[in-house]
Amino acid sequence: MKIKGVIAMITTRYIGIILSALVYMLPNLVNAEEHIVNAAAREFKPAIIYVQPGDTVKFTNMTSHNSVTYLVPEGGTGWGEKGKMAGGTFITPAIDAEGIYGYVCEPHIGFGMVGVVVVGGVSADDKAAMKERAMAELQGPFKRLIGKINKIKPTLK
Ligand SMILES: [Cu+2]
Repeated sequence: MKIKGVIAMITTRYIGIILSALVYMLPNLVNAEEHIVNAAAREFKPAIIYVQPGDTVKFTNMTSHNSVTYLVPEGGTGWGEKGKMAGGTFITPAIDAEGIYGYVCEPHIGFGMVGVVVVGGVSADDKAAMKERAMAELQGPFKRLIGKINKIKPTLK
């Protein structure tokens, strides 16, 4: 009798822990969204998208284009050269770390065919830092695009 009581207690406790873990994880699993960027003639549309951590981006109309990450925030993983795969569509892996990701279409980089994915909340400082990096490592179009990022989280002071 006594042992049964203890087992029942432990079981109840574990169910509680498992349930609260599920409740905590569920919103992330359920809310992961797929955002669509279309490769138009010489530009990505839209060129800037705002997503949440865990979301994916689906590139369409990619037959003569690619999508290679050039700028990745600290702690983040871009999709690297996976976007070089031939085919009509390319879906990125889930993008987990917050920050500004910049990618280019290599065949058309000369036309300024680049795009930006803003993941989660970015601060004015994040934006400035990425702009700096874009200027150091790349040319023109990234600077302009990053400059257009207009969803900035308020700085806590
Ligand atoms: Cu292209």
